[in-house]
Amino acid sequence: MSDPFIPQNFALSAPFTDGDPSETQEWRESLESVLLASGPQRVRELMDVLAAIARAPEIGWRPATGTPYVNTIVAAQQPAFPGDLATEERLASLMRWNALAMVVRANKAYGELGGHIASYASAADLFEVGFNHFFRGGEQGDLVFYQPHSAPGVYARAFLEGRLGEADLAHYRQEISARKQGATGLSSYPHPWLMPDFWQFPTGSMGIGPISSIYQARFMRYLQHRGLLDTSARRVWGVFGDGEMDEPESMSALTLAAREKLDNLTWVVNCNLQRLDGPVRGNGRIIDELEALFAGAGWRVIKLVWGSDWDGLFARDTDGALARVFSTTVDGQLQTFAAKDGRYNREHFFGQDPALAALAQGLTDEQIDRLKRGGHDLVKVYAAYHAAMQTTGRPTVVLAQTKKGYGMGEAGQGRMTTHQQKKLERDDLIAFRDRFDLPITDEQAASLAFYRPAEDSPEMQYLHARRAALGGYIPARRNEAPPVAVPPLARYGEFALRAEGKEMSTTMAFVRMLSALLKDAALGPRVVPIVADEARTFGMANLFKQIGIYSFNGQAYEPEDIGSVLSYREATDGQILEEGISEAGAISSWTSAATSYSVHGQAMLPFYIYYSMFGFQRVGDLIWAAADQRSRGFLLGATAGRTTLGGEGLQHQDGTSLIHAATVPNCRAYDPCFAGEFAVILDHGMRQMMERQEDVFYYVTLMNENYAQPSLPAGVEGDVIKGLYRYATCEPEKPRSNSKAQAKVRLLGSGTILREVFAAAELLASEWGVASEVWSATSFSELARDARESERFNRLHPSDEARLSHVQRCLAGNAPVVAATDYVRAWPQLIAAYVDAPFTALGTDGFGRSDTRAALRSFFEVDRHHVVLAALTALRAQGLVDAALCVDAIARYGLSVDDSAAWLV
Ligand SMILES: Cc1ncc(C[n+]2csc(CCOP(=O)(O)OP(=O)(O)O)c2C)c(N)n1
Repeated sequence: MSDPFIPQNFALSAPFTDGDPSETQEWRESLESVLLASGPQRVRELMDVLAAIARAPEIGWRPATGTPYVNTIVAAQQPAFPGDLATEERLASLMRWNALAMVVRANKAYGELGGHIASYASAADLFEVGFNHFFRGGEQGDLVFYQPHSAPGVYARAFLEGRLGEADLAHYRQEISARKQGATGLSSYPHPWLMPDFWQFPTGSMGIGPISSIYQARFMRYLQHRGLLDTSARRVWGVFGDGEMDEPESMSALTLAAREKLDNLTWVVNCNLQRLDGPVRGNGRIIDELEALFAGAGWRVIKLVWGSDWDGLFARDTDGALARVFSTTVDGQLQTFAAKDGRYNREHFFGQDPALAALAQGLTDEQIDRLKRGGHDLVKVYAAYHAAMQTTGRPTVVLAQTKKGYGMGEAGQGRMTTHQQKKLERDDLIAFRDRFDLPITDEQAASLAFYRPAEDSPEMQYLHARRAALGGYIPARRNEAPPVAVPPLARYGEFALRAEGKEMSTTMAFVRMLSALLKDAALGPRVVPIVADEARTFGMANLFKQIGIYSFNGQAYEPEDIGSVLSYREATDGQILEEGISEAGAISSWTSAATSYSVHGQAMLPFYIYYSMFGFQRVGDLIWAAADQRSRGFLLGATAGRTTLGGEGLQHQDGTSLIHAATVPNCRAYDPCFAGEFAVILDHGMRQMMERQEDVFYYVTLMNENYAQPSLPAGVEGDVIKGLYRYATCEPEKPRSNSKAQAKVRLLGSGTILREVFAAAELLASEWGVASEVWSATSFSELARDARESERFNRLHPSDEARLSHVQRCLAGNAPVVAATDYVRAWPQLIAAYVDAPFTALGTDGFGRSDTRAALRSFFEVDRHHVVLAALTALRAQGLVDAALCVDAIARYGLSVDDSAAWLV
């Protein structure tokens, strides 16, 4: 077995019955001789032929999904390590120390701050090889997704690089107090919102990093194929946890990455076999499971299981004992081996098989203790990443086995509780110092002193030189891109501003504006329309032919509807991102485009249009992450509201997205009723994001209901953006005899329900002798934002002249306010506290139903009749109308007085 190409005598891991061992041996020997004589390629060819025969249905053979529990890159195929190993090991130890010191210090001072040591302890070498040899910096550098709770290690490196100071490290997780001390303060996890020059991608919520990384890699191809930017030299790297792979988002786009041949993407899964509470797969093996999953999805899988010390053991293991034992050792047991010392491992691991015991004979307990898993061996990690870089035509995953809490000794390595370990005692700190041979005294260790070698030390020179060779320090985030001119509104939105009663839905108006914007020479190419299999629903099928659907390999078929003007056209330079039925994928694409200004220095303008119910409710956390990374673009919640989507019922009718949107600090949310209002919001948003480069994004509702669209009243544009303008006033021709003087109300409506409100105003005038003002409330959340700011200013500046908010200016006085929308009452109630007059909110709380729009509006009590009743009731409370009028209204409109209102059930 001296020839390096002969695989070791691996035991078969699957249950295996051998009907004729001598025949098996003959086959085996002949394959080995082919391997010796002609090499691995020839073996693969022969196996392809045999497999084709064996997979015939009559035989029904299926390949096992896994390979033995060994490294994919065998020692003989390892490239020479190009770095200075000793220096890199010293640097890695320093990163480990400073990261640990940062977390322990913070928690000694304030036990409530939290933080993690064990995760980075397991991932340090995986990161360091990346930083020293692979992760490219600079404006066209790589996109790196960092495992969030390994952030202390990334800070520790930036400290050595001189990009963060001691004061910053000393304020880990103390962002607010840090500012008072003139330090930056370090955010708990990667948060571009909090550290906009540093972090690029928020990964703190498990699963978001993985899916985002795939769509970022895919978006780079999109930019490339559309001829907008050469991204061919950039790669995406993601370092994730093995526990994190359980998140549905982590797994959901694996096949897309393979299908689109994203060989610009490498994932490193840190398989320390543990998550927070315990083992990831105590009774199984996560590496085997992930290997099968990724390989099945079409990825290249590189297993990085054992360190170099094991090479000798495998070479001497002619009996295949190691493979045999590994094939039956589950992760829970491997974790126990990680937690125990050399002596225990000699007895319990090597001791389980005489052949293994013999292998361990030449090793001291100390040496057994130090046998490294693959992810802790810089040379092996380098070999794995190098192989990933050479891979073409598919993405790569490196499954790196590590120990959680590596080097934390008794205090944490492999311990069940290690994830939460934030405090170490003096002895543990000194043991850590010794374990990693750190150049600090006992006292420095015990006092958790940060350590940075002198600038002219070989380590520091090496560190800087490596980063210089790789294009600069990372992580680093760019905040700006050249602005993109937005065409004048009249050029694409005139039809909506001067609609003059033409019938259309706001969705139709949007699609028409989008089509026009796509033709604009400057902005058009930057527009990225995104759908999740609903383009036809929203009347966008004409865009298929006009701008094409992006497909990395064009269109290899003749579409059934080839002659039609709406033909389904896929093209390499297609502009639409048609994500199929994956809202998580579509929003990830949107975020990639919405952050392109920062990631690529090339501003793009994404419009993701979707069934509004499947937005914030379905992928709200991905939207939150998009907000964190300062996305700029439009989210369009179509078929919005609980009553515009008649037949679709409970799961589809959305009454809450606007409330979700209102809670996202940089989201500007609008619910326009009219196409003209939408046009003004679109124009304002585009200028704010594309020209003034403000870090906001827009959530705007669109409706599928056709109705007459009025021209936008003159001069209301500013108020449309502020969220409220007076749309109409309705005076009764003559006040009714039983209506008292000054009976006047203010009726507010948004979205389609504004039309009910207007109809109610007419009824109030014509049937009840009540005057009203009708206000279009395009955004209750913008009104509330402005009102909160005024309120705060007034509280903190008691001697200044009080500021009035827009809503206070508009709704001054005592005329009762009735606000009705197609959403839960909480949406208009956002402004209730800022209105002095009596305030009544009508809304669509509760579960949706299937029925006609009229039936639904009556059921939810947001139709014109309920608005009339609410107005009369408010006036009655003011003593301005008699109770009899309300009784009359209930009878006249046949309103249900059933106690169990829709919103209660
Ligand atoms: C969506 C989400 N759920 C839960 C958490 C809390 N959490 C943070 S780290 C962690 C365990 C991570 O385990 P793993 O991915 O295996 O990484 P390791 O720390 O072991 O390297 C959990 C549950 C989170 N950050 N995000």
